[in-house]
Amino acid sequence: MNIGLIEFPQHTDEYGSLVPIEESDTVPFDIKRVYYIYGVENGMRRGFHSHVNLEQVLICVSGHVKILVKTPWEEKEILLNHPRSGLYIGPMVWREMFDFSEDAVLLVLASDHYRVEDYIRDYNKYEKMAQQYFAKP
Ligand code: T46
Repeated sequence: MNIGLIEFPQHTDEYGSLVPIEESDTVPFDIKRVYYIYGVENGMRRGFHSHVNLEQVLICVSGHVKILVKTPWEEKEILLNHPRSGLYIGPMVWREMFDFSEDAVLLVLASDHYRVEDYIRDYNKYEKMAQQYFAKP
């Protein structure tokens, strides 16, 4: 389905915890961009798109959030509720983010710069493109 869960290493001592993230080690692509989403009001749902080429890892560094990942054949809801847990989302996967807790901060590592042309926001168009993409040998 082009998704995967990553558990980052964590260093905990009496001073607290530290989670290091390094490309090629735990993140399977070169990180070109980082952004974060926070202050999402209760009941708000974001996303509603797929990417053609972009790969990303989503990490909820504070609070919790649910991610719906979907292809034409299957869908899953994943709860991100720990700063050690990352959700890898590869190309051609529809995503929606919802049930943000008030304190949620969703950090995203991305494999490329922001490119509007990489977004597919029409679900019918996405379905057709995904059928071709996943059918390729
Ligand atoms: C994704 C999910 C998980 C920028 O100017 N630069 C950026 O790097 C990004 C990501 C967004 N923007 C602008 C474009 C919009 O005017 O920020 C505004 C909100 O973006 P968008 O509506 O695409 O946000 P989400 O939460 O629907 O989706 C975002 C990412 O765009 C997307 O790649 O996979 O988070």
